[in-house]
Amino acid sequence: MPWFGIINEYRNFLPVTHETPVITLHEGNTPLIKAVHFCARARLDLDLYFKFEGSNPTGSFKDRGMTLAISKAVESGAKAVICASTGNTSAAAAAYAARAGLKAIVIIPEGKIALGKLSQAIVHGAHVMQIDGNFDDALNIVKALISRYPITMVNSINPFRLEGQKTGAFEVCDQLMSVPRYHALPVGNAGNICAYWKGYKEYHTAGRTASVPVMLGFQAEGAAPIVRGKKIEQPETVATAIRIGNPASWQEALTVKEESGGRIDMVSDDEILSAYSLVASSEGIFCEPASAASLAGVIKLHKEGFFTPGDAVVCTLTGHGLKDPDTVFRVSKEPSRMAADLEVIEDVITRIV
Ligand code: AN7
Repeated sequence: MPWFGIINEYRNFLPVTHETPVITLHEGNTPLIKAVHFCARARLDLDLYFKFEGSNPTGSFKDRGMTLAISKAVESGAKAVICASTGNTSAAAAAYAARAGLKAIVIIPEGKIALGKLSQAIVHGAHVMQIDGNFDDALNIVKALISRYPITMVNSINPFRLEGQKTGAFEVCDQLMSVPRYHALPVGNAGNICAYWKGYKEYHTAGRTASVPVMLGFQAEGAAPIVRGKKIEQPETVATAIRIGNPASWQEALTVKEESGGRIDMVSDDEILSAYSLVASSEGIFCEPASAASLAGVIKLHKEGFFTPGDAVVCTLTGHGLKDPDTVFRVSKEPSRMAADLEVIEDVITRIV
């Protein structure tokens, strides 16, 4: 069956009618990939799967939410959309707004968003403003603006965003043909963990599945307000996508943790980078640093004896590594340089094979 995006595929579960214009780049239908080498390399005794959201049209899970948020904005007659972003939301907003013929305005923390994401917002024609402040400052500015101007906010406070993102959970169930025991995600604004939980619950209520998973969310140690129980004024982490000190869905994430019997924990930048390079080198999957927080978290909990051997665990890898290629050189050396000389090269080859 050809795939026409998540609204077309899951419309019975989404707040749309046949009058809603569908603005889509055919997002969703991302691969659920079984780990083959990662578990041995990370010493995990698990049945582990990667939901690779880097396969979406703009390279992150944000496309699932943006197709719905932008479609509903067009339906309501909006002419412009706005968001604060650590990068991926702005990339998706810019792309879907271009597709819809809407103006997009994005406010981002200067110097703290990965170059790939900034390039996307620019090339898709968004009005980009870099502020001398962090994501939380940007979000506060956006909240103040929308009460005064006829602009639709497409941050995850917009409920259509999470409605779209919940389709990630539907796909996991459809692809696995069952429900994993655990589902792990990185946590920034904590929207996506709430979206997945909503999706799992709705599929269960609709009789499509027999259970719901335990939800596991992971923040970066330098940006872990939920774990620490207080706002972080100056969040810091290599995983710039989740460099957030005051998450919009903070309380909702705590509810997900309680309802599912799960955990919100934190991982260090070293743990994130080590999981990031391990999944790339052992499985051929290149995700961005924030995405690897889910893997790093599973490794951490496994060490603590949290899992039962053989447990089915799905990790959402939220964004593509190509968005932030610079980070590779924090964990790997630049390739060595040598003369364009067959003998010199052969000398190296004989040491490899
Ligand atoms: C790759 O783009 O907040 O917990 O402004 O880009 O739902 O916020 C991005 C978040 C995880 C965290 N992984 O998801 C933004 C933004 C990646 C991300 C998250 C983000 P939420």
